Amino acid sequence: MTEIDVDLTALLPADLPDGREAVEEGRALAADLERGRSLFCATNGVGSEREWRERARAEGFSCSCMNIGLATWADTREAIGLIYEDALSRGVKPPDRFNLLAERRMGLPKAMRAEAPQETGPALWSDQDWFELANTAPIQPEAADNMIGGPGSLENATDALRVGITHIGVLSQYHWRWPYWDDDISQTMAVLKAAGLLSAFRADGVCFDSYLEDGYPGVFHDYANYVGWSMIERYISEELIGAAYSCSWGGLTQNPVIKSAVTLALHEVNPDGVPAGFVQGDTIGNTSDFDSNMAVVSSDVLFMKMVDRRYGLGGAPIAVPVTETERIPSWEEVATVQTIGRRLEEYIPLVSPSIDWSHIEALRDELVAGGRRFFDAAIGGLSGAGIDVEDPGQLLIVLKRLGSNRCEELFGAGEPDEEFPRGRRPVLQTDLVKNTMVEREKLLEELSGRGQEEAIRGMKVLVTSTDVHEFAEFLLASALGAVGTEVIDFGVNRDPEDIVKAVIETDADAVVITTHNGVARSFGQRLVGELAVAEASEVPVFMGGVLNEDVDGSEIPIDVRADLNATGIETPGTIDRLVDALIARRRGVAV
Ligand code: B12
Repeated sequence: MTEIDVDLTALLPADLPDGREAVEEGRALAADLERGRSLFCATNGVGSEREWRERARAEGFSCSCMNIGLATWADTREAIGLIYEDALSRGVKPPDRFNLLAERRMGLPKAMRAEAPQETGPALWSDQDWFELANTAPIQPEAADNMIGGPGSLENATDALRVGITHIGVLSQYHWRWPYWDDDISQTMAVLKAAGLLSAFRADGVCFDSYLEDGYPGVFHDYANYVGWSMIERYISEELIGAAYSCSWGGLTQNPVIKSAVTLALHEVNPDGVPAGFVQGDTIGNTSDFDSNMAVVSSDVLFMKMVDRRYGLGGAPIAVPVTETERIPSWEEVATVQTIGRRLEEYIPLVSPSIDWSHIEALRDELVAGGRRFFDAAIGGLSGAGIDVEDPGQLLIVLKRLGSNRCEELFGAGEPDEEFPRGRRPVLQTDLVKNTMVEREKLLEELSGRGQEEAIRGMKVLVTSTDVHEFAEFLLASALGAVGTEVIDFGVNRDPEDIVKAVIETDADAVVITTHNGVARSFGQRLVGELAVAEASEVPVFMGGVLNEDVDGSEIPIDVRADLNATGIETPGTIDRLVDALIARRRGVAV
């Protein structure tokens, strides 16, 4: 085991309240809460989504799930109805469940939402909106993104239970940061109260959902550590809080064989047998050629459905719309891949019997063994350092403050090996990290052949991300460092005001921002305004990533590059062009 070179107890805030008491406080609120019944549960004669999934498992039918989240709740509600009708009109089974990809503001306490920056995705503003969420069509909602995890967790959990939602998440999102919110102690307590409330309805089938890639596993290098992380989440949810833990995953993996093995490994470390809420479809194999992405969705969904049926998992694979790389999909794009997903169910009996599952099972066993090593190292390491690992509050906040990289370095399942970025040889390297490393090599090779080092050397460039997406930020920082700039890596999830403060403090020559959440225009405008207030308008700003936003009532976010350029922000598109643009700025010429 690697020596723990961090003072873990120093990460524990002295004024952290007892997490067990917060859980009890949440549980006590159940006495005054009247749980509703959704249209899906009423139509199918079940008390909860869990009951439905257990029926699917026992009777051998496939469930399907979709992600949905247009600009407003009204647009999203209409889309849900249209997708349902579309399935009926084509003669295919409608989806069993949808995950509401709510806007980030929903993670904040209600009183702060109206004033917070708007990103892409719907927000629910009234009791009527919540009611409609569970009653627009007989498709069971998950109260998903931004519901539990942030400081608004308890309010959202209460609203969701009232209307009959029985899968509420997302535990892994506890590791996110919400705009203008830095108080992680009250955030932790809000999450524990919400989870305590869910635990009171465990016997009714209510589950605490998680989607691994939204948290640390999304940037882990090793799939074995995904499995170990799921064990930690399960331990916190089931053992310490008493809430049924439902573990979903899948979006950042392209290889169907690996994906099958990880799905089975996660099932193996789930002794309570709670069916996974969903298996997200592959979101990284897609390219900007939408037609070619049909291959990605077909192979991915067929495999996930075969695994689900063969091993009786009761999960619900998601078919990802082919426009994934570019933007939030329209309802028609969701309906199209839902139809493909249902048709693929016909192929399960034709293909599955000919597959050599023993290879996949062997891989599963290796991942399970690695996952257990991660779990034991983490719980043993924290406990050995004096953290009370029976207090969910202590466990959550110390892991949050430790950060994903250190967590994987310290507790990872792989053997120590300095050749690898996290100091360990992965049991099985993750697809997204593998792809990003290949892209990084190509980029560095290309840039090193251009002989631009002299022109750019010593330029101080601040690199950051407006949100959780950190792979592009990593590539930008690597590439700019390799060509000779002095990189100030300002990390992810930053607000415009913080960036301006850092620019002044570090005397940066340029700011490079990657953004993905559909907030590019307002973020850029605010940043430029704040730079002007700080009398630093001469510092050039470059933005890239997904440069769109919901503007003027658009149902899905639209391209805002022209607006950004009008405020003086440059949008060079690719990293090699960014290097050219930085050099041009230094020379005082426009590109
Ligand atoms: C991985 C991923 C995630 C992971 C992130 C893990 C992590 N810690 O990084 C997770 C699952 C956590 C996630 C969460 C969310 N995601 Co996401 N995610 C993606 C995904 C699949 C890949 C992005 C990625 O990392 N690519 C690899 C990197 C290397 O490539 P890249 O980002 O494209 O960057 C390249 C270029 O764009 C360019 N570039 C990037 N930045 C810059 C900057 C400059 C200056 C320049 C010159 C170039 C440049 O260079 C890079 C190298 O070529 C995309 C879809 C897709 N397939 O692209 C969605 C996507 C970006 N996500 C999306 C959304 C909406 C979200 C959420 C808001 C969803 C939600 N409601 O909760 C949350 C974010 C919440 C938060 N708190 O911030 C949307 C954005 C939609 C839009 N704006 O229209 C996308 C497009 C998916 C979709 N179709 O809906 N996501």
